[in-house]
Amino acid sequence: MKIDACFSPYLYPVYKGDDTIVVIIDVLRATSAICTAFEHGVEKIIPVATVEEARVYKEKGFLVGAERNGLPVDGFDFGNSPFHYMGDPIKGKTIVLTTTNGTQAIEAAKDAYKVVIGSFLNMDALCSWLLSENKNILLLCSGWKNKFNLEDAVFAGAVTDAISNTPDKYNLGDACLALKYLYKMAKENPNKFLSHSSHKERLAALNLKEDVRYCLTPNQTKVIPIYKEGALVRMYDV
Ligand code: 3SL
Repeated sequence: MKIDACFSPYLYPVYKGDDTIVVIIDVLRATSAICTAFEHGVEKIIPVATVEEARVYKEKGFLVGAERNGLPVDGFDFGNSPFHYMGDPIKGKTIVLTTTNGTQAIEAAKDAYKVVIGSFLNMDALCSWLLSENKNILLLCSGWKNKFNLEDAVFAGAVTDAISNTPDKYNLGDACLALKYLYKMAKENPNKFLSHSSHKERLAALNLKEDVRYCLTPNQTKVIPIYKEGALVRMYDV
């Protein structure tokens, strides 16, 4: 079996394969917000690529989260902070979500064999499940506007490191071989390692340092959101 990583939704067509589990990664902040929402009891998340699609759902009465360039989009119920997806307002609800990069990655990979959501928040549960599946794995980093970003790469390295601790089970693609080394450098203090990364700086400028700290704190949940018939649901409900 093979584990590989792809650094942007734009490159996904080059990396996609049959019978491959795709892990969508947007550590800051979309996939962290999605994991948080399921941990706090959301029923379903319908990811959409554009603000226009999101507006159509809003007009139909859905709860909708929308973010562009780190900021909540006017006229919607939530932005993309994990702290927006906690507590009673979201419990048992279906939420529509569009974000700058994370939902673009989901859109790109939606026809894959299985599509699941990964973040530091559900890391151990995700890795155990991946190991139990015995399938090829593609770690799809959402990046920033189709460019590489460091935080998604560090998380993809962390997953590679955990998965490849089972000797000889997976063949590592070149991207994953590189990411293992990257993760070794970041592991001791990911927050510090990411100090000058572009998106961490962007979020800091928006006073969102607390979001960053939360998103980099591992294993706050065991939920694994999975894409099924146009929506993300909890794995257990599949
Ligand atoms: O790009 C995305 O999907 C977002 O996670 C970006 S932000 O963290 O909300 O700015």
